[in-house]
Order: sequence, then C-alpha cells, then structure tokens
Amino acid sequence: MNSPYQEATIAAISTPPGAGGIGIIRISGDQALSLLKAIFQPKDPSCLYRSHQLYYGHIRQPDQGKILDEVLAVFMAAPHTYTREDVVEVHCHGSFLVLQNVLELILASGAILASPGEFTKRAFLNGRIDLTQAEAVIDVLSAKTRKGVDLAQEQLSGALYGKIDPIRQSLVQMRAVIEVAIDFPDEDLEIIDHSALIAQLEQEVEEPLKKLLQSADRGRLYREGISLVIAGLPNVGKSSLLNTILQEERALVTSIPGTTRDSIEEVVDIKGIPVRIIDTAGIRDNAGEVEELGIQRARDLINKADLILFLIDGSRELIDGDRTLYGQVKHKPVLPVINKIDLCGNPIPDFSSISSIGKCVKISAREQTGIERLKQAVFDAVISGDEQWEEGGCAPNVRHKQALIGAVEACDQVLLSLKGGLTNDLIAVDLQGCLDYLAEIVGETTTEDVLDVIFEQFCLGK
Ligand SMILES: Nc1nc2c(ncn2[C@@H]2O[C@H](COP(=O)(O)OP(=O)(O)O)[C@@H](O)[C@H]2O)c(=O)[nH]1
Ligand SMILES: [Mg+2]
Repeated sequence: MNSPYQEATIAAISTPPGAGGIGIIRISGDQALSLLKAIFQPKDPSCLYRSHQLYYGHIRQPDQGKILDEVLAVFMAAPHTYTREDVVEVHCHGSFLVLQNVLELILASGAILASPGEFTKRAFLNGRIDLTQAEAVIDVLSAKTRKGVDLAQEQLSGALYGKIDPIRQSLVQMRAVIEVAIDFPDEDLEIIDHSALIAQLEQEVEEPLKKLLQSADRGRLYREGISLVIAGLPNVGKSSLLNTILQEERALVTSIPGTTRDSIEEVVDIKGIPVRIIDTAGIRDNAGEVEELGIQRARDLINKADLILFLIDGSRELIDGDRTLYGQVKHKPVLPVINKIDLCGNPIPDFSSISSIGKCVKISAREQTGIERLKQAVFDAVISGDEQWEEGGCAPNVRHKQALIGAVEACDQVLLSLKGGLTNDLIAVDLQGCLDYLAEIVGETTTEDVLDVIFEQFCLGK
C-alpha cells in the first residue's frame, strides 16, 4: 500500500484557483517544519513554532531576501493532523500568482508537488480514516444539495464504517466457532449449534447487509440526482414552469409556439435531491429546420431522462397532439401535469384518461400555484419502492454497493451450507468470502488500482 512518495514531503495550493481573501498552501511530511523555517521570517524572531499555533510574518526567498507575501503560518505536529504527518499551512493572500510564487519556492526548497487527493490518501494510508471516510471527503466537496452535504458529513464521521464494523465482528466470531470445529473434528456435533449460527447470521449479518444495500439506491439519488425533462406540445408552458421552479427568467417565454428551440438545463434542489431539470423544444410536426433540430434533441433527452413531466395546457381541450406525444413518452416514468389552471373554470378538468398511472398534478406556472405539490410528486415518483430508508441512514456509493452485493451472496451461501449440512471447511471459506467483501469497503484489502481510481477524483491540494 506504500505510495512511492510516502517518504517525501508534499506541498500544494489547497484553496481553489482564482482570487480570494486568503489562499492556503499545505505541506505534509517530515520536512514540513524545516521547509517552513527556511522560507518564513516570523515577526517575532524568538518564534518557537509551537504546534497548532498561528504565527505572523513574511515569506522570503532565502538567497535574495525578496518578500513574496505577508502571511500567517502554522505548524502542526504529527499525529494530530489531517495526514497524521507533520503538517504546515501557509495562509497567503488569495492571489493565484502569489500562491504560485510561494509554492514554487517551497518546491525549490525540497518538497514535491502533491498529486490530487494525496493529502487525504496519506490520511487513509496512515490509518486516520478508513476508505469510506476518504470517499466522504469527495462527497462533501461535490455535494449539490444540503441533504447531500449532511449525508457526506455523517459518512465522514464514520457512520458507514460504524454499520460495517459490527457485522464484521459477528462474522469473525462465527468463523472462530467454525474453526474450532475444524480443528477438533471429533467434537464437531457438540461444539456447533447450527441453528444458533443460522439465527445469528440472519440477524447480525444478512439483515443489516440488506438494509445497507437498500440505502445504496437512496445514496445514488442524493449524490448524483436525477434528470427530469419537461415535455409537451409547444406553448403548454414548459419554459414558464422551468422559470418558476428556478425563480428566475432563465428561458424565453412567449405566446409564439416554437420559441424554445434548444434545450436549457439547470440543477435545482428538490427536497434534497439534485434534479437536473431540462426544458425542451415543444414537439410538433411541420416545424422549421432549426426547431426540428431542437425537437430531435428533445426526443433524445426524453429517452435518457429519469423522469418526465408531461405538460398539458389545461385552458383548452385535450388534442390529438397531446395524446400522440404522451404515447411516445409513456414508456418512461412520467408525471402528467396540467398547467394554466388559472385559466380553467371549476372544476379543473382531469384528463386522467390520458394517463394510465393515476392523477395529474395541477399547477399554474404563471401564477406559481401548485409548485410545492409538484415538487412533492417528483420526490415521491423517484423514491417510490424505497420506503425502507430510515432518516439518518447511510448512503453507500456504487463501489460499496458492488461489495455489499458480493457480501450478501456470500452470506446466503453460508446459510445454504449451514442448512444443507455442508462441511465446516466450506462454511469457513464462505464466511471468509463475506469478510473479504466488507474489508474491501473499508479499504483494508482494496487494491492499488481501486485506490488510484478513488483518489484521482479529488482536486489538487485535498
Ligand atoms: N395563464 C397562464 N399562461 C401561461 C401559464 N404558463 C405559461 N403561460 C403562457 O403560455 C405561453 C407559452 O408559454 P411557454 O412557457 O413559452 O410555453 P412552452 O412553449 O411550452 O415553453 C406564454 O404566453 C405564457 O405566458 C400559466 O400557468 N397560466
Ligand atoms: Mg419553451
């Protein structure tokens, strides 16, 4: 698991490119303090570089004495640091050029430029965090909704590890029982109570594993979100709805059919789920050349969408065009929506004959009525069949999900073997198989390639 640079002291700019109030350079490794001393001139010459204490001074080129920046610098002694190594942070002015100058000086003094995610990778390799926590760092940085941030923070504080660990403890204990039986075959029957083992495996392994697996779909939803396409004939109010949801005039709205020719998309937070909402050209026949291209794109987007809002103009009768178009989208998950209810008399027409999946949501994009109801309906449509998820639950990612599937299969195999009276050797192998999958999740047996893939997703300086 040793990276080639494990011995080296690494450095990188840890704040994003661009101008800001401050910009921070981070250094990690044995040489961190001596590097700082070589380039930092503290205001107080008797500065003791106490751990975790901020000092004011200047970064100076050692040879020419040229001042590169006025800074605050902190030395943090191992092991109470992000990487568990000695760490230095230099808080500079937030100019990319200033930061670049200071970083180059640090590199010229003996540090190596950190690769993306290398600080976090060291935190993992040095045992401060497990792999699920390292992955949570990426999630925290890339979360698109507050709910996503909350889930990532929970995982960062060890929530997923905390669910996996007791399962492993049970498996280890069961394996010990089986191994005793293997070592003392003559006493086999007295030692092993198969029905007790089966019950323990079902309660302490199978059930919690399956629960975790169920929450993986919810995890994907909060992490990656869904794409939602607003479809419908020209002029039913698709662009108006996009604008209303975004609360800004993002798309052009006119009473001329065919106004929207290209698709427009924005991400909105719908009850914690990042929803990529896409307004499309209204689909109709006999459109001009440009509009026709937009219509073709609309069809492609519809085919790729996770959910479709099918808009109908409630101020007029249902027309053949609505029915034809509905026929073209109904192979996808569709939420039928009646717009312009401000123009409808009472009662509002239902049009439910058009949809085989139940009632239409009724809104007025212009008057902004029914929008909360619509958001709730979108949320319900994407989480249906997923009621098992508990609030405060974990949100395993795709990598965890794969390993969880493997673990559940191995567990089922152990159960079959126990029920079928197979030999203890075989049972021990399957128990170990289940343990291996769990070790993979927390990063104990993860291969270098997998680690590379994970840490490559990080930005520089993290
Ligand atoms: N009265 C009323 N008019 C609406 C409503 N939504 C859209 N419109 C009008 O319908 C016309 C077409 O709207 P637009 O959003 O461009 O429809 P699109 O072609 O489906 O994108 C415009 O004149 C809008 O002002 C609504 O809820 N009520
Ligand atoms: Mg439009």
